[in-house]
Amino acid sequence: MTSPVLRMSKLYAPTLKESPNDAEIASHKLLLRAGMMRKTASGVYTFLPLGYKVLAKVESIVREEMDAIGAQEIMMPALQPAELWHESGRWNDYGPELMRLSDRHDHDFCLGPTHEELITSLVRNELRSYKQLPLSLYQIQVKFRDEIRPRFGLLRSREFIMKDAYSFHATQESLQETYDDMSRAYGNICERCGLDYRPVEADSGQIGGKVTTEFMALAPAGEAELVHCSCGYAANTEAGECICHPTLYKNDGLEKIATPGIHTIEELAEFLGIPESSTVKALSGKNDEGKLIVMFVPGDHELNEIKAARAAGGFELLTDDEMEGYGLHKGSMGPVGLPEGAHVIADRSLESVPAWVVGANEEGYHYVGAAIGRDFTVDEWADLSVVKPGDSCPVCGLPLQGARGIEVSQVFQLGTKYSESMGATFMDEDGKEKPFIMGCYGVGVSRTVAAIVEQHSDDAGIAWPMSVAPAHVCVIPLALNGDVLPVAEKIAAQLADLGFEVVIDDRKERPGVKFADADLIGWPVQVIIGQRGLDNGTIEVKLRRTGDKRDVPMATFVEMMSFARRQAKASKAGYGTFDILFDR
Ligand code: 9G3
Repeated sequence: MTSPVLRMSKLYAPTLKESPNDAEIASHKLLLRAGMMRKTASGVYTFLPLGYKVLAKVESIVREEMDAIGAQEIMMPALQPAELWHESGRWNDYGPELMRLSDRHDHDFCLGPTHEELITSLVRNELRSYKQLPLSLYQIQVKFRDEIRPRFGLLRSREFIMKDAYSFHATQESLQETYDDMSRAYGNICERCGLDYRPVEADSGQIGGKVTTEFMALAPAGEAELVHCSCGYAANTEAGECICHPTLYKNDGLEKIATPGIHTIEELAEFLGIPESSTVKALSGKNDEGKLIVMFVPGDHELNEIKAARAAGGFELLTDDEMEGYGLHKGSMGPVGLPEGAHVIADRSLESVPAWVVGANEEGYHYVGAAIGRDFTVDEWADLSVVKPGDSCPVCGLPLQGARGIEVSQVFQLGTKYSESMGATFMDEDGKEKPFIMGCYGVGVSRTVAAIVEQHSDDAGIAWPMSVAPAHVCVIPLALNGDVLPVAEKIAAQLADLGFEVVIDDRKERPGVKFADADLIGWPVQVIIGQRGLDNGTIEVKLRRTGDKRDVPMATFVEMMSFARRQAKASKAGYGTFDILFDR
């Protein structure tokens, strides 16, 4: 069924010349300026007609991909009884981020930030046999999380739209199958939304050993720091493996040098005129048993707290007083002459550096050429450093690139955490009651809209991928008198009959205003109709994404558009539909 031609003279799309000054990033600015959303309260937004059209398209892409892997759509309430959160033990785990309220009978509820408790209580009485497994249920729903500092518009709001899915399994293998299906579906969703994304494995050894993959849309405005490689490897710098190459300075025996006032790696490197990668940084802390731990990482890297805690069985940095107590000096700590019983753990990349430039455990002195084995011993070697761009890819060895990412979706293996705490069991084929093995999978739907704008916008405005655009073509008559408007109306109707979604800018506005709004709102294709063009039988077609403009014979234009639509080997984001118009 063809969609009706939209009219700018009727559309409620209040575009703005300027963006409010509390909007800092492109997506926040442009969604407001394009008249696609409005702030209702801090971190709470209203989607206006054009913004809602985009949101609905992202939702339908998500829905198609979920249905394609056999997940069944439901709709759970946002209003959740506190009893369920008491059962799972999470009611008191969360602070003010969990939006709580009580009803007229003084019963406690929360506005759902997620739905593990709810879905588990939903199925536990009726999903009872292994014969009914595996089962995947999903919803596309509003979520509430009372962020302490909502910012960046839809990227960190307090009410947002999430697709959350939950799966129930009799075996780990069955969970793995669904986890892989969901991961593929999430890749498809990112592709179809035109997102340049990287799947990022969370460090499985992370405390709690959670198995999860985050799907990160690359964007400078992203809160997550990533490293990625052309071979496809990607990791969150919080936990990614670090393979780096510290360099040897001198190995001609142990030399103690006076370094007055030198306390930082930068000062030390500059004082000696050597790269920071030729120095070694020391950090002292105590583990969960209160043991003194001294860690060493290459001077040009940071200590990764998660890795340190895992290597030492907890690692809490010593205060300055505690260091004094051990006779340690913050700005010149090293492995030679450490207090008795200090446990030395060094980053494994330092094993290949036979002699180090490092503190002398004496204020104002450092060692050059302190040799492993001769001058000090290392009790343990471990991956302790925060990975950074330029380090080697653990898969292929190429230098890693750095990027920032927006987490748009995530897949989790939950195990039996909720089924055990909430007594959700099934009868296995031996007649034994067992807790379900569960997975959960989330797509930030409203956040995805913002991520798309972050990746598809420029100074003029948004350049929507075809797949999620509020409409495909904007027909712009440059005048409303003579033949121009009737021809524009005819072309708009013909395109609509071909199944394109069309908007016509029929406002009594100057061409410049129409062009600026079309570039700002970001219709993928503009068809410009002017008297001069009509006089020589042409109309002008512009691709918003590339800015390409072409005079096209009017007689063949609509046929070209249907040709483009038929022939286009559209990228999943639907670009091919129109780019082919210009490739011919
Ligand atoms: C809360 C609050 C905030 C939360 C949570 C609970 C995040 C919470 C993690 C998840 C895991 C998955 C299903 C969809 C995909 C993500 N923030 N998480 O559990 F009470 Cl206030 O939501 N849930």
